Amino acid sequence: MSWLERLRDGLGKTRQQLNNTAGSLGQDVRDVFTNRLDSIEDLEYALIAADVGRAATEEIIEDIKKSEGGNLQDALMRALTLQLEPDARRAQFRELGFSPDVSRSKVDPKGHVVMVIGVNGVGKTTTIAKLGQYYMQRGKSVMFAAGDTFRAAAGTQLGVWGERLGVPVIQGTDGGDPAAVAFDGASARKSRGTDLLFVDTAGRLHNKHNLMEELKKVRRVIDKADAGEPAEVWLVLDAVTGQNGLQQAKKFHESTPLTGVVVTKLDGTAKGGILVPIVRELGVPIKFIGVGEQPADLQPFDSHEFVRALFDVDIPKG
Ligand SMILES: Nc1nc2c(ncn2[C@@H]2O[C@H](COP(=O)(O)OP(=O)(O)O)[C@@H](O)[C@H]2O)c(=O)[nH]1
Ligand SMILES: [Mg+2]
Repeated sequence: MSWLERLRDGLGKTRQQLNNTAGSLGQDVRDVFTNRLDSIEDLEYALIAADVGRAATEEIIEDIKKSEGGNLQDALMRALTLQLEPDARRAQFRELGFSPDVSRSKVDPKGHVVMVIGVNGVGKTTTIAKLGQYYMQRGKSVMFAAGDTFRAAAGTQLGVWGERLGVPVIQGTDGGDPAAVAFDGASARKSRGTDLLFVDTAGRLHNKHNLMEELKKVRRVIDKADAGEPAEVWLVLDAVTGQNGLQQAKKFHESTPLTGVVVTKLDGTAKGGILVPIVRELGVPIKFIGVGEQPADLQPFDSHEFVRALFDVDIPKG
C-alpha cells in the first residue's frame, strides 16, 4: 500500500463524511446559491464533526458562497486547502492558486538542530527515526540525542533506531539530566560538522510545570553549546487525540515557541480535519505527516495533496 492509500484508508470516515456532503452539495448546488441553507448547514455540520473547528468552518462557507458558478466540490476543496496554510501563505495561495511547488511544506531545517517535543506516546522517538532516514536519503549527515531520560528505555529505543539506520546517537543515563544530553549532542554535532541533530525529549515528568521548565532549559543549553540553535522546534502531535492534542500543543507553544508541527498516526484516525485548527490556532506550518510505524511512513505535508486524498480525487500511484 502506498502512503497515500494508507492515508486514504485512515481518513476513510472523515472522507466519507465530507464526500457525502460534497456529493449532496453537488446535486444541491442551485439550492445553495438560491439561499436554501439546508445543505450549507449539512456542510457546516460535517466540517465541525471532522474537527475542522468553527472559525475555519465559517470561512470555508464564506469562500464557497463567493465562488458562484464553479463546481461546488472544487470550491470546497479549495477552501479547505486554504485553511491548511498559515495566514501569510493563505494570502499567497488566494492569489497564485495551488501547485506542488507552493503547497508542499518547506522542510529543510533553517539551521542544524531540531528539538522534538510533545507528550508521551505521540510518536516523537519514531518520528526522529523517520526524519533521520528522510534527510539521510537526501544527502544530509544526521545525529540523534536521546534526551528523554525520564522514560525508562526511551534511550534504548532511539539507540536501536540509530543502529538500524546508521545514525550516531548521543546517550545519557536513565533518570539523568536531559539538558546534559542535549548539551553533549549539540556540542558533538558542532565539532563533527554533522548537518542535522535531532534532539528527543521527555513527554512527561512528575508534573506539567516541570516538563515545560525542563524543555525551556533544554532549549537554553542547546543555545549555549551552539549559539542560535535549536533553529527549529517541532511539536509531534497524534492526530487521534483530536482537540485534546490541540490544547496540549498550545501549552507547549507558550513555553517553547514552535517552528513546525509533525502530525502522526493519520493512518489510524477519522479526524483528519484536526489539521485545520492546528494550523490556524498555532499559526505554524505542518512540516510532515506520519502515516505508519516504519521509517518510510513519513511525508512532507502538502496541503493540496492532503485535501485531494481526503476527497479521494486523482490519487497518484506509488
Ligand atoms: N500507526 C502509526 N503509529 C505510529 C506513528 N508514529 C508513531 N507510531 C507508534 O506510536 C507509538 C509511540 O511512539 P513513540 O515514538 O515511542 O512515541 P513517543 O513517546 O512520543 O516517543 C509506537 O508504537 C509507534 O510505533 C504513525 O504515524 N502511525
Ligand atoms: Mg519517546
